[in-house]
Amino acid sequence: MSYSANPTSDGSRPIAVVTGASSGIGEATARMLAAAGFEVIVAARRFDRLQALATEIDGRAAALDVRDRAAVEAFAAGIPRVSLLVNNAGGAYGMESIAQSVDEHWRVMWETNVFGLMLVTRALLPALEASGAGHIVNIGSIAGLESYPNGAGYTSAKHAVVAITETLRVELLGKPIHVTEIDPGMVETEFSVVRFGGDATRAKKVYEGVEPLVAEDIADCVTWVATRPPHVNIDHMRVTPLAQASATLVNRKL
Ligand code: NDP
Ligand code: 8X3
Repeated sequence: MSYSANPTSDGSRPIAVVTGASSGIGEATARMLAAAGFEVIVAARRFDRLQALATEIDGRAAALDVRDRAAVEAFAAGIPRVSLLVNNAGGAYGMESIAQSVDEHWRVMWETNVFGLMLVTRALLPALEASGAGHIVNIGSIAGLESYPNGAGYTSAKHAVVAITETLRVELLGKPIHVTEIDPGMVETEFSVVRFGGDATRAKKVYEGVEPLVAEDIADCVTWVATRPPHVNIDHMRVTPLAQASATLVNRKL
């Protein structure tokens, strides 16, 4: 599918910031937004990957840990105008019951998915407003709409993302800033490898017998919502593989 970014008032390429663009959904989104006419600034911790991507898409790369307030503020200070912020950096660490919770897993999930999203959003809000037609797209999850056993560290963080998105929508009413949340189900990326501490075999089992979404499916959703006419706000999208009806109800052909 091909989409076109809405034009800016001075005819320059609209600027998009994509966090977590060194792999998976963020990387695919950066590529698709560039194809739609955005100048994309890709941000994450693995700078070598970002540099290659930025060269490929004629964008810019920024080494950024979204949990680091000083780094986020310095990053934002260099970008006076932003048309689109895709808050994608995030992920899950571990799968334990609340009784067996691992403090460090919870801390990283909340710091990345929730606190980091707030830091980046807060720092870029003036630049989004200055663009005259800003847009914040938060990548949440089906885990923000449902809860499942052994997932509370992640599901609670993604539920918090829903609350942040809804709050932004009401707080920014009257300003030229669109707000959208996209909540995917299973997408085969590095997500499960990261969740299971690098155990690729365990990660593969998550998608056994199912055709999962791929990163490009969500990139397509982001690019579509970001290229609607300026008077339209897509508030929320929940996107799953056909074989997944809920976080825990999956039709596996084994
Ligand atoms: P990946 O593991 O492939 O990508 C995660 C990205 O987040 C990487 O680019 C990683 O980059 C970045 N990231 C992680 N921590 C930080 C940090 N502290 N600072 C900056 N960047 C960070 O997974 P996905 O592409 O699948 O995940 C993208 C988003 O989609 C996440 O928010 C995830 O929760 C969400 N999601 C994923 C689903 C799935 O099934 N895959 C389903 C629903 C939602 P680096 O390590 O280089 O910093
Ligand atoms: C990833 C989807 O179901 O593993 O956000 O939580 S799930």
